[in-house]
Amino acid sequence: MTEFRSGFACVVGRPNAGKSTLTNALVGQKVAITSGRPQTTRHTIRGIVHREDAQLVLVDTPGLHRPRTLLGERLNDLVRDTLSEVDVVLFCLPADQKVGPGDRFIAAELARLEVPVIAVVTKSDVVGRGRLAEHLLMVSQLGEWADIVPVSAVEGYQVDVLVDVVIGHLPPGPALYPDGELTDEPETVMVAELVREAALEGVRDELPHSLAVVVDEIVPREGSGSDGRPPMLDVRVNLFVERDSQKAIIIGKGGERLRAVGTQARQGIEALLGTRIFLDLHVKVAKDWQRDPKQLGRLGF
Ligand SMILES: Nc1nc2c(ncn2[C@@H]2O[C@H](COP(=O)(O)OP(=O)(O)OP(=O)(O)O)[C@@H](O)[C@H]2O)c(=O)[nH]1
Ligand SMILES: [Mg+2]
Repeated sequence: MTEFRSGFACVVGRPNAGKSTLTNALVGQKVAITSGRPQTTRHTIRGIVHREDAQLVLVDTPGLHRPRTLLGERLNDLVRDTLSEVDVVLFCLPADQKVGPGDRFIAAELARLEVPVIAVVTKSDVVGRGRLAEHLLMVSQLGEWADIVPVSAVEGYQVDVLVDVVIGHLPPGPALYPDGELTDEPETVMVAELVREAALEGVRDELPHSLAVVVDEIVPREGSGSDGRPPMLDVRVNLFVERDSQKAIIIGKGGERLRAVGTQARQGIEALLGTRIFLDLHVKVAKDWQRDPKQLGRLGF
């Protein structure tokens, strides 16, 4: 029998590289929200992959980038701290974008690490064979990689192959999480993230960066549950933006946008909590919170 292996793999790459989508595909369930806007992920998220002979803990991280705000700096620091604590690193490089300064910036950071780094070429479904081959060559010239694996998280291409490769780099050790546990994200965080994901859809420019979501409370609705069904929950959530003009955009004409956000988020939250909910969304202005240490602290950064 082969020896059981376990350990941590950190998923890094520039914003929008497909890190969270890959993490979800590897875990086999959504543990991290995703969007077409850069800087979607704002904290580290653990996703757990269970295998007969191994347990792999993936740590999805915010995109590494040249920071322009205090929030950006905090996110970069978070990634650096995480990198120092893992057994192997997955460096995501999207196939549909040329290897650029953003990738070199990260490659230079990774070159200082002692642990193996696997270059993962993400989104390989969106380019043809020729472009993919060119990209793989560019990636191979960018640094010293333990392996280079092209994948498509959307089509499931080579996702299992990647798991095998990563597990090959893990040390022998016991399982770190109970069987079947897919993430250690607290429920309130998952709820806030599902609301943020729904709210990110269709907004442009700087608004995605200006949005922060915090769950105020989750409480059983009075009198519900007496019919033998699980109690209905009141879920109260605050959406913070940086300016009045952004508040108007999020709410939309006659509250139309906010209602659509609520409808979409509610489905995911009900699936997560396994019960019916009443979702109460409030939009508030926290002026320039991305640059304000005090407000950042209050919003959990
Ligand atoms: N076609 C295709 N699109 C993908 C794939 N993986 C991710 N995407 C898309 O790329 C965009 C960014 O994906 P995310 O997973 O949110 O990227 P990320 O690296 O986590 O982004 P940040 O958290 O902002 O750093 C989303 O619109 C995804 O749907 C893939 O394998 N194929
Ligand atoms: Mg992400």
